[in-house]
Amino acid sequence: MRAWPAPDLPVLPVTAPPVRVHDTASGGLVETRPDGPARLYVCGITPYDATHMGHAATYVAFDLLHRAWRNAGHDVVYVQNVTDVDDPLFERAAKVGIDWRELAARETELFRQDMAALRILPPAHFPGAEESLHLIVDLIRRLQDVGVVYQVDDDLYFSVSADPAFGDESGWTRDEMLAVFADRGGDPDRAGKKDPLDCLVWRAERPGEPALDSALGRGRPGWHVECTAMALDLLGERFDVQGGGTDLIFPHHEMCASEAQVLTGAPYALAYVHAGMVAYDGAKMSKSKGNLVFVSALRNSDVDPMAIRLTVLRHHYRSDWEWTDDQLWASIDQLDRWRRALAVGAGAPAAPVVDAVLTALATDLDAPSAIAAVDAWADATLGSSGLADTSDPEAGASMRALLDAALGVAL
Ligand code: 5CA
Ligand code: ZN
Repeated sequence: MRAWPAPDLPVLPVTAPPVRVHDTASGGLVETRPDGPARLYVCGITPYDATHMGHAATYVAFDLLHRAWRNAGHDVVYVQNVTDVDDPLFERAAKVGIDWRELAARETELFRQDMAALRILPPAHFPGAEESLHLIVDLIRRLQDVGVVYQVDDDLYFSVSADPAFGDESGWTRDEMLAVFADRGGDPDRAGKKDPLDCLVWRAERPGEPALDSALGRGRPGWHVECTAMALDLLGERFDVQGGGTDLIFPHHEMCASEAQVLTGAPYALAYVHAGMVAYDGAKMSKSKGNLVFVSALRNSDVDPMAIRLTVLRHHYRSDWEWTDDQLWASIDQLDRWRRALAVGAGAPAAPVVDAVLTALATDLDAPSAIAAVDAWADATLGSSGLADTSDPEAGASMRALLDAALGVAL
């Protein structure tokens, strides 16, 4: 599919430090060491509803990584998928009485507009599952060839016991896995499975359900194998970062990693990075619960997209947080103060702020610390202490470029 237009990315006068991120698998910070272009796969939307603030927060988080790599001098190959073949999409389409492809196309288009408004750098590849069906089917057949797939009725399952490293990505115990599997698309109780945790890779056609023609007959792929196939095809094995929200740690990223590892014998990704969950009205914002704040609804009420973005950035990407309108108003005030400081032209020296911001972002994407450094610069420039500092004649221009390049906040 086509992605969305790229915003300008100012080139900074200094090179940012190497990027360290928190890796779920090892439980600590790891330095990314891209060999050639940095390779990033972030799990994309299931396009049955509009982009909510939880999605936006996850994509802003990985946009910080994308920018941190670019500012450190790396090319980036970014892949983000669209899960346009999956149960939640079919169910919503049937409920509202519209064709599932039409619903997916409509919501994907709205998502593109939201991402462009938030100044998210677009992925180089934005594959849908349907258009990638041949790759997915090919991967399933390769899994069959190495004997790690078995049949239950006419459906196909991946055998998790085939992968000695199963569990290494999440680090979860079997009990922890079993506790959430059914709620996250798994079917632990299906008769005929060898292990309750085995995951569906192919679902044969059922009467009344959407099905696609393929070399495996009519049916549709399971969710995890879709991402595995798209990631391996577009990025290859051992790519730098697999990203998504913490709701994808298990089973999604565990299954993707296992399916790839049994085939290639190599690690799937070198780091698994997860963004915290955004809540609203006391619960995780989710399409199934309906407690949603939509990016498009805020945009339609003339909220500055940069204020939406700043509201997200005020939280460390790994923390769970709750959206409140008060935070949006605070971000609007903060942007106003930054704009006034930039308008001075001269200002407090920008060079130390450039270093502080780039270092904060290279240290596990610490946007709150970066924002604190910008606030301190704005205070010094506007003279909240009574003594305005205008010793750097280029400060405004330097800070404007920094805010845009590092934080994606264009003022
Ligand atoms: N299509 C799959 C991934 S292959 C999927 O999870 N789609 S989604 O539309 O449900 O979510 C899209 C992305 O937003 C995922 O990376 C998910 O982890 C993230 N996400 C979903 N809800 C939230 C939330 N409340 N807070 C933060 N991130 C969220
Ligand atoms: Zn995915």
